[in-house]
Amino acid sequence: MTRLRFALSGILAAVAGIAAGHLVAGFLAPASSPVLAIGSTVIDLTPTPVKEWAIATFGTNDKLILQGSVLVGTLVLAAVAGLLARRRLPVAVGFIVLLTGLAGAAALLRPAARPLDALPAVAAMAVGVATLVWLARLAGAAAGDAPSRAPGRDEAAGPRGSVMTTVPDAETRSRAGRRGFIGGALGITALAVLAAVGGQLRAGAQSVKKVVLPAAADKAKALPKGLETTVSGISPLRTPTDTFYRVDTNLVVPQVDVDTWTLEVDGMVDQPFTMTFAELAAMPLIERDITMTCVSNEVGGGYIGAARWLGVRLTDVLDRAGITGSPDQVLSTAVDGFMISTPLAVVRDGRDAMIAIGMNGAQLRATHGFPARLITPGLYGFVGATKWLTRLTLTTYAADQSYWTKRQWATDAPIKTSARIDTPAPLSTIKAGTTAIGGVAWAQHRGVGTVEVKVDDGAWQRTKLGPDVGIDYWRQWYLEWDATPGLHRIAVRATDLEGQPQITQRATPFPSGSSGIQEVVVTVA
Ligand SMILES: Nc1nc2c(c(=O)[nH]1)N[C@H]1C(S)=C(S)[C@@H](COP(=O)(O)O)O[C@H]1N2
Ligand SMILES: [Mo]
Repeated sequence: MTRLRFALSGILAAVAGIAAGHLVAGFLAPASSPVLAIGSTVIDLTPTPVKEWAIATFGTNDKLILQGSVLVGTLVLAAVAGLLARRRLPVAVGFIVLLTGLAGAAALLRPAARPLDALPAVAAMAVGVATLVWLARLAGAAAGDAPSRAPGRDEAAGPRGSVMTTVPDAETRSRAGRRGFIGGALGITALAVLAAVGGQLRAGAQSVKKVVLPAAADKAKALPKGLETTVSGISPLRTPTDTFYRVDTNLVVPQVDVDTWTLEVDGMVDQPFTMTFAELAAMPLIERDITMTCVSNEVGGGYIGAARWLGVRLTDVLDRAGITGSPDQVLSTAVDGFMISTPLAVVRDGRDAMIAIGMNGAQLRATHGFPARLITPGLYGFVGATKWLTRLTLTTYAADQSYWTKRQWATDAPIKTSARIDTPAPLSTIKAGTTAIGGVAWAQHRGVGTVEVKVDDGAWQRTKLGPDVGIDYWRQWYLEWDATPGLHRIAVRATDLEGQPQITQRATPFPSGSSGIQEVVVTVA
């Protein structure tokens, strides 16, 4: 019991410290909350193969699992500190100082950190140490250790009740001590919960401001009716923003103040300049339907979405600065210091690379990069879709490397032609008779030519394609199938408009995107 009380003292000290830090961070900068700062640093330090494994294994839960692991790891170390506190309090205190010091260092070493970002860790340190010292003293009293107050002082303090006239014996003392510890532990827990919830509410209360988006000078055509209206189970032609995938390295979504936000254009340019959001939005706007894909999308995966984007042509902004020398990349920086490299030749080959400020008829959501992000049709997001954009630097790959380049991912990463079966669902059971096999196929900036389906060992059959929304957009497809009872294998493959079939050889997302044919197995009953 005694050891448990000391371990608990350490754990509660950590919980109280973390909660205090979270509360302070809620007011200053949510991302500098101790567990989040350490989590972000862990993300950046995780070797690429481990990151890939985590994304493949946990999907979009990877962030929760990471934060949970950091928290559990911290609590285990804190329990050790608690056990040490019985005999070596200074060592235990040193332990807490070290842990919170690491959190402070992690917060200060984030790419866009400000000195104030250390404050949550300082709060965590102060509250953690004070809680540990206090609870360890209560735990000591409960164990009947050398009492923190000499017995005589109990008397001197005066009787609490008129009957209490003698010095309490050891048993009475430790019973009171146990009660004292329980009270202290409950009190700390309650305060910690309040602080953590307060910090969370405060951080969540910050939201992005409403902005007015001017109409596009160059509008997209009305979106045709998609196959989803006739073939049930097929992905809608346009992905609703609510279900659009989200991929980034951020544990806390940056909430950018659009009134102070600026876009800086610098590097190998004649005229570096800075513009405000109003200035950016006042430039001629284009509206385009573009399908985005994440390089981490596995064959048959869901890290893909098709949306209508409103924005300024990237070349319009770059031309305003004027290129000088021979840069070969656009290095884009997000408000948190995260960087992406995009090949300049791709940006300038006539495609609709843009600085988007609108998505599906609304301003960007915070999760999708408010107030402005890059969209580069045909390239995976990690080389062309910088969210929370704040700086564009013309430079060379030799001089500067971005986040993923430093982690050995491909520098030029065109999206690979691919097809996905949406219906029937893998391993589902369907009724015998006429049914539809359907899904989406994509070959951004080349365009989908044909999609073919193969059932079991049959021949490849041409499917019917949905409406054509341009070469940067995905294409829905379906095939009527007379499903006979039994187990069946359905495979799909796409060929682009240039006649180039998708790569059938299986490849992992690292380093330049997955490839391979998707095959699903279904039971027909
Ligand atoms: N600032 C920032 N921008 C980013 C990323 C990031 O981690 N940080 N991830 C990129 C990746 S890998 C992809 S696939 C797209 C995803 O955009 P979405 O979340 O809007 O779908 O954003 C890109 N832009
Ligand atoms: Mo991505």
